[in-house]
Amino acid sequence: MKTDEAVRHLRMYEMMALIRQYEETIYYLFLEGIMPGTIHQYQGQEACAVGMLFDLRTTDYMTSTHRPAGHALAKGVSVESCLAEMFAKASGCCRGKGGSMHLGDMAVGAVPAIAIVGGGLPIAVGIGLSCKMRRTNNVVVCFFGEGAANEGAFHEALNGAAIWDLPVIFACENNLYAASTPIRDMLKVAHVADRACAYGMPGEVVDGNDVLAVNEAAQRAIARARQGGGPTLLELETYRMVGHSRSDACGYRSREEEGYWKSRDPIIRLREHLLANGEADERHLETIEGMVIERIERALTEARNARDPRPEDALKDVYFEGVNRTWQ
Ligand SMILES: Cc1ncc(C[n+]2csc(CCOP(=O)(O)OP(=O)(O)O)c2C)c(N)n1
Repeated sequence: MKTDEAVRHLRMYEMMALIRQYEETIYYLFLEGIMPGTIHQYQGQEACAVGMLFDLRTTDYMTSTHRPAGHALAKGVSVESCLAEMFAKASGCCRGKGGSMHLGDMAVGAVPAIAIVGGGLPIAVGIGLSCKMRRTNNVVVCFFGEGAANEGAFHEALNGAAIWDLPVIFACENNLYAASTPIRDMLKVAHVADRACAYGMPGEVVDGNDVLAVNEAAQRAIARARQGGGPTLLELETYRMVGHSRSDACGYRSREEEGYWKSRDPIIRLREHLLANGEADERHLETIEGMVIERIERALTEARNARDPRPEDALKDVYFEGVNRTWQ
């Protein structure tokens, strides 16, 4: 019989495998010219989304970025509705109106992603203020990149959350590059997390490719936020295995650097942990991987065959309608 901890780790493994498989599928659809638009992919950063969101409740919130697929899936947006959204179908999580950079579903607390760099930060603070004023005991996880940490919105958001002791966890995914700009050209201090003390909140640097380390740090920050202790800044050190967007050939970084980070692949690291600790054997993990592939294939067929949105629905769900609608 598996311990509770082993069951948790296996669920984390399944979610990370699902995110990776989803992104790989999108990648091939894009190469085949089937997927329209551009895409900002998440391969390599899966431990950040899964570790941060694993212990959130459906009633808690998350804000995301232009690289939202991993965040959305880990917060509970269905893979079916994400894939349908990529095909601009009516069954998409934004009814086909959002596309790759706006995945989300308010029904599970995933605020549809915002592609403006730093755009999610003040929104997370607003939601955190609402949670506090309504005494809901809910928390908000706010994802952003290290590039966004140089936007004015970052500084306003951290200050606002700190002075009002808001239940917001700022999760900076430091993948070393803002598009092609390396972090060493953008930051005078050693770490983004060093900035936390300027706003009077704890700051911590975490191995963002170790899902268990991310999850431990997230649990501490979530507990602090729920108890009214206020915000935390976590800097998750990670790496995107792919280009910034699909037109990026990564000329600004070395193959050696890419190889180093490939050897720190977060999925392989959790796999090794599970095997080394007797929490799973090869066959069990292969079964999980097979189920994930099947699920994505089914969702893909469903998405391709789904109906297109109706022209007469173009303005539906775009504007707020009526004061009786309940905001969760
Ligand atoms: C305000 C704003 N400026 C520029 C852009 C174009 N842009 C999109 S993503 C990106 C880089 C963001 O880097 P980072 O915040 O580190 O996130 P990452 O891409 O590494 O996940 C830029 C410059 C934008 N979307 N919004």
